[in-house]
Amino acid sequence: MTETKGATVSVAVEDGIAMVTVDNPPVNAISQAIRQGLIDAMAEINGNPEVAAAIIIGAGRYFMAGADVREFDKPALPPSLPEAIASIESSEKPVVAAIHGVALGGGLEVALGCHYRIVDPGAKLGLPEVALGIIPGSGGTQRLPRLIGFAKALDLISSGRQAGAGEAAEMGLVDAVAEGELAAAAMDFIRQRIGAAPPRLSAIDAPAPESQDFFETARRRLARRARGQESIVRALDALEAATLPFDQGAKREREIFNELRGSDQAKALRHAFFAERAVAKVAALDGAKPREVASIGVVGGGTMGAGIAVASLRAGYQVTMVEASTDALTRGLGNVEKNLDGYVSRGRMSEETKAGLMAEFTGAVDYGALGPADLIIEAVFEDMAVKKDVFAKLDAVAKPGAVLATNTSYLDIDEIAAATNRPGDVIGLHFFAPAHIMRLLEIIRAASTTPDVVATGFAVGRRLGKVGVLAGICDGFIGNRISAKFRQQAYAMIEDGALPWEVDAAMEAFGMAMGPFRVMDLSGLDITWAMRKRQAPTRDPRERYVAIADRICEAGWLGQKTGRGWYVYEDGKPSPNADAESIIIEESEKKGIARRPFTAQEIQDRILYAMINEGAKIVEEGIAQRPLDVDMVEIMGYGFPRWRGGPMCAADIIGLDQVLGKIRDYAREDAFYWAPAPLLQRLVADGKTFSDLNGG
Ligand code: 3H9
Repeated sequence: MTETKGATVSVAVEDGIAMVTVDNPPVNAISQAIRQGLIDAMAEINGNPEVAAAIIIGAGRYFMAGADVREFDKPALPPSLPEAIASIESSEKPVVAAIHGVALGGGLEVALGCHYRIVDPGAKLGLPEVALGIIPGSGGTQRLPRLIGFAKALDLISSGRQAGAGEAAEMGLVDAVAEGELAAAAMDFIRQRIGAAPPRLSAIDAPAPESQDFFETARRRLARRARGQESIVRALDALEAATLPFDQGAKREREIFNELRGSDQAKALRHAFFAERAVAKVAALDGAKPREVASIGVVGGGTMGAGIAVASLRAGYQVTMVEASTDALTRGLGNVEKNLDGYVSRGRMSEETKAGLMAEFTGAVDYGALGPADLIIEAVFEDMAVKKDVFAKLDAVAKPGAVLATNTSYLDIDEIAAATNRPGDVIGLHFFAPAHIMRLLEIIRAASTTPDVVATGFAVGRRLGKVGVLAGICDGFIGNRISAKFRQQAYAMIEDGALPWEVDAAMEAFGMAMGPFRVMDLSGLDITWAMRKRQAPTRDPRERYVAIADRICEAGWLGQKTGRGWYVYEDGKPSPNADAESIIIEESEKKGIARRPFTAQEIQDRILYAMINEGAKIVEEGIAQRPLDVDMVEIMGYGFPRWRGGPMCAADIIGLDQVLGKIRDYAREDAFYWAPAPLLQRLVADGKTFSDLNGG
């Protein structure tokens, strides 16, 4: 056996077969050293007469996770990945990629440059570049359609989804699924191909597209789905170039890749990628260990409680639900079953799995049933007296060391914790409806919450598949506090002259999943109505109060659930509520406001800048640890376009001086709403950005 150690790519030759091992923990990202290492390895293999064939394999948990995304913020370093892949593909000696874990992005492109691909049964393959605001830039858009056709290539590239080994084999993306140990299977596989001419994808023509108008139809469909995200649409341009000879197509792909690599959208999406991982890093926890959680108690079987129960069951926890009466419990259990049935009817869960989950699920009307639970999550009516009563009961029955969580969206958790004799065990776990689907989990630390209880919140959140974001106590925590400011602007604009559907259209064009008025109709106008009533006694007299939403609620129009809110719903389809428009106009008249038109740009600016200003205050007060935590809350829980990176990242991209200038202009009209955040002013004075506060 000869062995030549590269920096991170090693070559070991055994019985005429070279094993090329890529080793760059933790995910084998393809950094400059790996690219150079692959080129050196191929030169060595082709120059060594003792070698007849080669296997490329990854050390550690993954084959390769793709290009090293951290390099994208810097000038490109030679050699390029296309050069490294060309050195593999042009090898005279056959090369097989032996894939385990994941082969993503550039990792799959390396595999496509190999002559063959063999995979471990647990492997996943994909081209997720569009999620980073770019397109595959190393031949992926050219080689993939040559291998599996345009329709399947488009599906993988435009969705960025990962295909499992079985599906990959079925679509012809891989040549074999390994039986037994991967390296040994790859050895057997490649030995049988020694002497045969190595098949090279770049040497063949792409098959004809599946239909004559394939690209035209796909372009229309993708433009709708992309909602402003460029990479998805540009990926199709690159794919279409695969109808050209390989060199021309690859050149076109590279041009598009390079154009997108430095774009604002790519920067924002890279920020979102790293922010999603950084939120779990909480300096103040000092390495505190999470408590063991195997069973979860849920108090309340409404929409939220049932969603939490379903998420917990699917994550493998035992769940006990407690409701106040037998009837309520029956409804709660029914809600859980209905949710699980939804998975079954969509083919995403088998009947057996559902039955298995239901076997882990019990219900009771007696709080005593929660005694053995390691974590109890309260999801009852949003009322302080009710919550305190529940927590006093939980204190009486929960075992020592159990974590007691409230799902409140606004209320002071310190006050709730004070209803128990163990305030250190009390925490906020704020789920978002539907709780079994939405990925955001605000983890709210009260004054007395102990670090290991916070760490438990993160650990459980991770197991539930959520993105946990730490927040401190204030009215609305991070997300709802920003939404309140956002709504304030929306209300002010409709009183000044805009109409709800104009505001919604402008924000949807900005990229929000749904405009603010549609969101209110969906969640029920009574929720914010109750909040306004609660805040009325302490409302600052300087605040401009817009009463339009109260009048809509007084008319009994509470949104979708009453068939009427800002919109009228017929057959589920919304159309503007003309009566709401009359109320809006009356209210403007009452205040003597001369209504004026708003452009979409002005609507977007006012709402975005209100979010940024409040986000800055939230960071400054320590409610959010860093600006990136605010960004993640908005992207994961409130439909903010990921390709804009969240409001704080969007502010950096616009330029903080410009943002502050606009806020100061608005403050001249309304000093109370628009008092500029001191943090924003300081950053501008120091020539810094929000991203400077995010840490490495
Ligand atoms: C591309 O390939 C472009 C090419 O077409 C063209 C080039 C010319 N780079 O997620 P985890 C870090 S674009 C750098 O917690 P998991 C990550 O930040 C790329 N770093 O682990 C984290 O760091 P830290 C296309 C990366 O086991 C650590 O690794 N590829 C990269 O839950 C662990 O990550 C993708 O988009 C990277 N590519 O999941 C794949 N990937 O410890 C992106 C990860 O400091 N990656 N890191 O927080 C993933 O989907 C997941 O990370 C993966 C592992 C499934 C691989």
